[in-house]
Amino acid sequence: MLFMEKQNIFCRFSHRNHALSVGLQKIMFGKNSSIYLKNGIYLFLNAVSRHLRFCRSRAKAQMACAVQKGVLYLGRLLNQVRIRGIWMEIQLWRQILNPYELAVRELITKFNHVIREHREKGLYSPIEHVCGRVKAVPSILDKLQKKKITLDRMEDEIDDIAGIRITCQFVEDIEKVVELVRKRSDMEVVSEKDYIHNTKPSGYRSYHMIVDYQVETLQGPKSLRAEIQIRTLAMDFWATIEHSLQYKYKANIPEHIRERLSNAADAILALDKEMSSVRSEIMDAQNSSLSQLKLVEDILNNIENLYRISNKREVNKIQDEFYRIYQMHDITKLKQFHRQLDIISEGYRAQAVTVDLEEQ
Ligand code: 0O2
Repeated sequence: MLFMEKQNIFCRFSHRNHALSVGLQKIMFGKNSSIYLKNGIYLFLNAVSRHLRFCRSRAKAQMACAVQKGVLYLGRLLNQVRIRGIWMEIQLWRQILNPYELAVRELITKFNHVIREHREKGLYSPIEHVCGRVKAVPSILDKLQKKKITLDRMEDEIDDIAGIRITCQFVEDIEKVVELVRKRSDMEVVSEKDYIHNTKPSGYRSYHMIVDYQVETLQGPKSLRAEIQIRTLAMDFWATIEHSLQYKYKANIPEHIRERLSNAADAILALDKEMSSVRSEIMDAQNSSLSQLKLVEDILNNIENLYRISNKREVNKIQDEFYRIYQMHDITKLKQFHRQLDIISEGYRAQAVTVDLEEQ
């Protein structure tokens, strides 16, 4: 009976002890300064409990139980310290990366505004799309390790914690975007790398600009570095695929895949050249569809305004006329209609002002 009970105690004990050991090993893998202390206490308690394991009396078995509880308590305590430690690390990273998040959001908004400004003026925008990201913590740690940079030098040595990617339709647009960035007064260019004319051995092509950018935080203004990558849609397609393979294979992309990627990079180069040769035709077509879109938008705004100030039956007639002309797909007729509508609207507005003045 006593033997059975002891077996039971020891069985549970070694089970929990194993779980605890796994937990402690996990702690030991962490870079905690008190690791040797934890290790020492753990080994000591383990030795005591191993000694008590061979005892035969009930008193000693109870003592083993007490040691087991002690070990478990210590485990829980260490676990709490560990969880608090990780939480503190997360808080610390969040604190460091927060201004970079803000910078990425601000820069995306600003470059998107450049697109909008061009389109509102009916102009072709050299920027097609903007996106951005804050570098993931493991990616930062990998870079620190690769370049042998200490954590305290991170913000000074890693320039792409905040990263913006601008994609353009044509290679010619890249230079225009570069000029646009150089001229901005809210960022200062620190360095530039031209991988368009100096293609990387991998086949990577892109234009990189490192800029100094200032954000406002609760602690006051903070100046930080951001990387702006500028490339065509085709270059972006290649780089995205190649980057995902780098992630999978680390530095060891198999030779046959590397060769295919290199061929694909050549094809991308040819594609960009081909698109450039018809750039002016494509831009003309895009501009005309853009101006048609703006024209239709203006006409609809005019009709909506007329609804508020004039006879509804008459506005319905104007609307029907617009649908009739729109279906003709004739931009000249649409422009004519737009001008006539402007004159009608002007007339109604003048009438409304006269009535207002008479009432006063
Ligand atoms: P992630 O995941 O994009 O953040 P250097 O200081 O010149 O020795 P560094 O700092 O890597 O090297 O600068 P570089 O060469 O200008 O590269 C910066 C970023 O450009 C990389 O960031 C990639 O995003 C991209 N890049 C550079 N070379 C290649 C390439 O061969 N293929 C692809 N797909 N992208 C490339 P990270 O930190 O590598 O990665």
